[in-house]
Amino acid sequence: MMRIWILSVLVLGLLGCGSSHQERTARAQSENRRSSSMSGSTNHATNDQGRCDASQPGRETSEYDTSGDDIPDVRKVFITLGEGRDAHLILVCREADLNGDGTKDVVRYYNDEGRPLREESDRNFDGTMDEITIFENGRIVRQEMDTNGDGRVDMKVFWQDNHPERTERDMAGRSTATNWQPDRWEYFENGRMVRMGTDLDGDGNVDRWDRDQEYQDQLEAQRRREENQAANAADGGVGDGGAGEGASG
Ligand SMILES: [Ca+2]
Ligand SMILES: [Ca+2]
Ligand SMILES: [Ca+2]
Ligand SMILES: [Ca+2]
Repeated sequence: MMRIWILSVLVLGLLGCGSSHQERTARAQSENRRSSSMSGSTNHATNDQGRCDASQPGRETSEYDTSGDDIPDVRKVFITLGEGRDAHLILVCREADLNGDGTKDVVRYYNDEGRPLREESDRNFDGTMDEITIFENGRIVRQEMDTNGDGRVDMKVFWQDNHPERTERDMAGRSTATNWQPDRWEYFENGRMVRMGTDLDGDGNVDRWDRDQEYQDQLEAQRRREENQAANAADGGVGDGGAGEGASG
């Protein structure tokens, strides 16, 4: 029995020589993941930095290959709600390896209604999450980012009606985990930054405002057009009124 096992290892090893090291590694990782998925163990066994927790009772894991290399790059964890014929699966967590390096780069958590709650992502693929997106009622309300890779949030983006409305930046790096201390505020209208305030001396108040002059000019031109239109309309109204007054007087 042992001899057969050794033989098959040798044969497999010889077969393996035909493929590149990369392919073999990928295949090994793939099998590894499949077995961990099938056994229902926690996802951390494969060390892919997975965060979807399938270890709680009633949770199920599925893995998918979306890039076509037969290696799963997306993991979904579901819970079962209801019983008997009413039983149905709800997605509670989805995570993906976006660049195919075997490490999960983005994870999104959902509530029991399948609406997103929170997403964490590693935008620069260095193995550390650097962007958090927070949802309310299925819509993005806030993003928190570490843009300089020092492990601390230095930028927050506030969303309104599916659009970024304002950003706050901590350029001086004075914020702590419990105390956010921005020193730049940027305001957006129709997708463009129109106003930017900077706190130069660190007292939390804006000392300098910068405005998008082109945008301000456009607004000013629009305001004048509307004034002219209103004035023209008013002229007509006054003329009629004048005639009426004349007739009555
Ligand atoms: Ca990755
Ligand atoms: Ca990162
Ligand atoms: Ca930072
Ligand atoms: Ca100031």
